[in-house]
Amino acid sequence: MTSQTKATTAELQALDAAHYLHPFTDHRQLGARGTRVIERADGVYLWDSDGNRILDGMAGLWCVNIGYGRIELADAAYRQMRELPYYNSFFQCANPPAIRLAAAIAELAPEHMNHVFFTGSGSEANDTVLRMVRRYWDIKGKPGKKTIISRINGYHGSTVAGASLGGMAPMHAQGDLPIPGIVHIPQPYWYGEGGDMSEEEFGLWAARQLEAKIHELGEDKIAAFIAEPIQGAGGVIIPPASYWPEIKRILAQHDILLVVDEVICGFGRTGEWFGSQYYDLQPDLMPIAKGMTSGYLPMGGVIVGDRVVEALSEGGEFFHGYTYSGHPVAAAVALENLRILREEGIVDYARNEAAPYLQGRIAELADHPLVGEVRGVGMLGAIELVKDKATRERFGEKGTAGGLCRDICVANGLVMRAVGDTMIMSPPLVISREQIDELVGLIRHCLDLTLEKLRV
Ligand code: PXG
Repeated sequence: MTSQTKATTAELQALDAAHYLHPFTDHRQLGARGTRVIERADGVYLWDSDGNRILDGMAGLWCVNIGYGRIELADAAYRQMRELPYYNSFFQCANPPAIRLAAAIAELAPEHMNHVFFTGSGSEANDTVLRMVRRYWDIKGKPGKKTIISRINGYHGSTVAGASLGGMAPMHAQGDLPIPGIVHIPQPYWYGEGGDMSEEEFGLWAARQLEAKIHELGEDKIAAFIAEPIQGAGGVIIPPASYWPEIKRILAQHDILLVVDEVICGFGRTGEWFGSQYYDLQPDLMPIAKGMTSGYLPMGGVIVGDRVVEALSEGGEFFHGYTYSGHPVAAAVALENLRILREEGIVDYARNEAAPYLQGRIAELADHPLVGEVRGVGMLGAIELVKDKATRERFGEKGTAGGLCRDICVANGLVMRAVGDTMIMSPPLVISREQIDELVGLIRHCLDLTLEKLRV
């Protein structure tokens, strides 16, 4: 088969099974089913290699914020590749798009955050975070402050540092993680773990786990607290309203850096440019990726607050960086993505129109017999599938209803992810009202089909 001839789905699946190791995949299971080959996309729709149209309720993997098919980004990449396809940012060098991108991001970021360190992904961004916070305290003359407090069921990437900072037990189990110096506190997942507490009480309880951990380990040992504003991969876990204010109160009493992982929430997902603005947080570091280029090219970074930059500047050379830090083509694409987000008012559209409409429409699904809770913020949503609404009892083993519902969704032309029995969505920010209607119609139809199957 040459690259010119169009392969059939079966041929591609055979090659895939023979040679391609996928991320987060059970390959025996995949081999039996055959991989789904996505061939093209436009707006909010994907087409697979059999010509099926699928509404992408996940914006790829939480990243295609401006939607698919924006030719301007392809043109930006083409122009930049002809002009300067690559040069490094080491050895006192930089390139124009990376310089302009750093300035553009600094302008969007909270007031006290004016610098950007570029990486190739969100995981690399969090590896950078780990090294940067420890370097910060070394320079400050407090090398004992090494430990980072994170949260169970948080997600911060898949590299050794990323997976360690994350709180995913199955990831930890495969490879003796977390590495030393990273500890986890409970997550603010009220629906799943709130017990008899009210939402407000539980939010305070979860936040005070941070305080308890600081007291247990000693402030002089703690470098930073890291958290997503809203946990994405963990199941769109939206903290109770009492949570972030209480975290802020606790952090204000301690000399500990705050790292807000904006890899999903950044670039408009909550209806603000950053989740930190949605929750009025003052982070020292913000890892970013995904929506930064709308996923058109891989790129990430860390937005760094002034007090950390000042310390790093005092400390001489920081021995850290990547071949592709500030890649000119990725930076040119990110700049074009930001231009489109800004000039077309896409973040404003998300906040003022798409999000209220989406949230209103998905809230209607709460009347479905399978639905225990519907929650959402901005262009993020979650639907809890339960057997019994009153007791929150699930169907059988964890993930039974979720996995079934996800498969039914795809078979019916909709991508929605399942985290256990929580169905989650994160559509492109540009999704129209009509497309939201289509999305919600498909979800209800798929919930009906799921319920039918579960009752058999
Ligand atoms: N932080 C957060 C908050 C993320 O969501 C990363 C860091 C790591 O980014 P990279 O670019 O290294 O993947 C992420 C990534 C899922 C899923 O199943 C979520 C992510 C990645 C893969 C799968 O929801 N988020």
